[in-house]
Amino acid sequence: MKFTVLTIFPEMFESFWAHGIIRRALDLNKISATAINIRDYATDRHQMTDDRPFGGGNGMVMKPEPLAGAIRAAKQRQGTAKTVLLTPQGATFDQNMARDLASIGELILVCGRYEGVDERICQEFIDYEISIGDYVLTGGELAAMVIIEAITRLIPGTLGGEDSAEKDSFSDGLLEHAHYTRPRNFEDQETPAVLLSGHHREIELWRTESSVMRTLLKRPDLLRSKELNDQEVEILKKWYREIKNLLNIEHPESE
Ligand code: 4FV
Repeated sequence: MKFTVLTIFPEMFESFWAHGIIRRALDLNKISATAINIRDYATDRHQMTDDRPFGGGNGMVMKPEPLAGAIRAAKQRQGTAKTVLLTPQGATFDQNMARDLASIGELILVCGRYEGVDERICQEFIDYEISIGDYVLTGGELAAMVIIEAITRLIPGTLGGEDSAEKDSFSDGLLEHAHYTRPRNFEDQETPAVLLSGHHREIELWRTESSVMRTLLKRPDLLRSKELNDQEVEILKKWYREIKNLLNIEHPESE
């Protein structure tokens, strides 16, 4: 996977490239990543990358010429790359989109600043507008990092040891099950005995039930948009019976 980031603050990525899974993926040549300074493509002697908005109003707008120059240069290096503008106007990023983008192979991520970029760049040079959420950042850099990290985790071999993206939240449309580690008893809170039992089938069942119920309680919207398998249906039916019994006991009139 090749990532080229266009930004007026390339130094923001130095630490990002140098740590964790991104560092590991770079060392394993699973990804390549460069941050290009848009200012290097400014055409005026003051290397301006922003200017006042036509029609007045506060804030500044990113000038089209430096962005066009930087995108063209990046496309020269990565002919088949798709360009992505990070903007609140974009489609909301999620795990499905991460999987789709991972299959593209080469991405040029354009990080806006100020009020945004000149609309003619959006019209002529941008393939995808992506938002990481309905809030306003001062720049697209953090959003670019989020997307690069989420995609890189999906590349086989980037996650260490037995860790695999397949077990991630959202990988099967459910939230992940609860996790426990030593000590068994932490401040009088025990670890569920089944996790210490060594019965892998029991443990898998417990984890599936934990995922289904956490998703029901925290993100019921995910359950509604998911094709439930027989095991998941059985788990929900069991809890439904449990609650019905409880209600019958407590409120027999509620029948
Ligand atoms: C953003 C988001 C975001 C808006 C103006 C950069 C800023 C400035 N990007 N998801 N939310 N971008 O707020 O991706 O240009």
